[in-house]
Amino acid sequence: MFELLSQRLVELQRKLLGRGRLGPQEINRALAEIRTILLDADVNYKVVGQFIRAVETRLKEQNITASIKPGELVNYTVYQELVHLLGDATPKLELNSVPAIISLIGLQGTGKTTLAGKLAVRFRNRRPLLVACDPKRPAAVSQLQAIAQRAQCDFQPVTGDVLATCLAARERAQTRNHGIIILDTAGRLHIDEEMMSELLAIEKHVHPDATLLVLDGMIGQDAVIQATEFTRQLKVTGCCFTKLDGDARGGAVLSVRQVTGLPVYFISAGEKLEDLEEFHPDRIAARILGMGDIRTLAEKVQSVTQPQQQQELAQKFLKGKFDLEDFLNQLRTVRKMGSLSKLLALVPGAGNIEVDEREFIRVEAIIQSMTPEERRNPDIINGSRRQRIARGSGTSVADVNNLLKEFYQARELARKLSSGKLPKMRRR
Ligand SMILES: Nc1nc2c(ncn2[C@@H]2O[C@H](COP(=O)(O)OP(=O)(O)OP(=O)(O)O)[C@@H](O)[C@H]2O)c(=O)[nH]1
Ligand SMILES: [Mg+2]
Repeated sequence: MFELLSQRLVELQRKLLGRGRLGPQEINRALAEIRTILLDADVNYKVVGQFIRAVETRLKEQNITASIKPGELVNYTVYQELVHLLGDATPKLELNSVPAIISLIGLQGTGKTTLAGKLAVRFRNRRPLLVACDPKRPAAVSQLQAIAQRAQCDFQPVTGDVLATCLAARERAQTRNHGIIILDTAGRLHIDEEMMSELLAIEKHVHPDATLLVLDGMIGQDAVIQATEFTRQLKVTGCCFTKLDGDARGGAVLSVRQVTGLPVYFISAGEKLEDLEEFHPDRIAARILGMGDIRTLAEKVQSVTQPQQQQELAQKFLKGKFDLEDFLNQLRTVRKMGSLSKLLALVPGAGNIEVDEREFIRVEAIIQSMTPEERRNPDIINGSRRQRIARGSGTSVADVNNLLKEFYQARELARKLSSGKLPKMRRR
């Protein structure tokens, strides 16, 4: 997500930090470079102009004191303005009604139905009800039903027209204690009258707590044009970007707030239901500028692990009792969070580490080919067992050896830590 943009901005920052002095000419050159980088990332050109002027003005207002390097000041100013561009504070969805209603709108294929599932997972503790609101396309209904199954939540098919369906859903939610209703409306190739009249009817008679416009992150500035059109005709609460994986340049995410006034609530970079992130302007800006994003990572980890389980694991590890069963569980927890490369992108300085996902699949296969006893007590894994495990997991004995070697090293380290015999750290 935002990789290309981020890479170039990080590089520029590094260059600036290397300079002892920055004269007006050098600052102008840096600003020109930022302009090019943003335009290349497909940020709206007017937004880019305003952004550069804002950075310039802020820099003029600030005095470079002895306590700060000129490069640091420029970088921090760019960060501040980027946070501002992205909307400053994290926007909060007001979902206080019971049931609260979220209506997802947007053109065809932008990712509404998938997002409905992602939101259902996110709001799982409020017992969401997913409602199909596309009377024309039976496949749309069965797609949402399948997604509801994956998200393990209730689903309601379309019955009659859209409005009747929404009203029936509200009644059902009241009798069956659903705290949130998510409406998956029908997409169209273009904004047409029929779609608008359906959406206006929902707005007028169903009063959603939030109407979220779903935008495809891969289509660049067209997404901003769509947002402008939708906001002209409807009361849109905010927007969500999907498909920010792959080659998406991300410029639309940086432009939409300034151009349309719409806050961004969620962003998503993948088809899995867990691939959803709340949009925090400060964290996104930090991530784009390569400052890492530990808090998001921490929240992600917490959302998939139980604190109790983590503590027990830490205790076991420190006592040197960490076995391959724990190792496998840990591995699965990490995989549940999505791809490792994506997670590493959130760690400061680790954004560029290449991760071979196949390696993790291999490790999982090897551990799965062991008997429970072998996992609990890896010391019994002798030569013939190694051969059997390698065969069972479709790997080689060398692969099994490697895994065991790494495991033993980690266990040894843990034992030393717990006995106070810390290995000497080399000072640099
Ligand atoms: N790579 C990627 N694909 C996504 C993402 N979100 C959705 N998709 C895919 O995009 C396609 C369209 O997604 P849908 O959720 O069906 O889109 P929709 O807006 O409901 O489409 P209509 O109901 O036809 O208007 C599907 O193949 C999804 O799997 C995402 O964040 N990343
Ligand atoms: Mg759909």
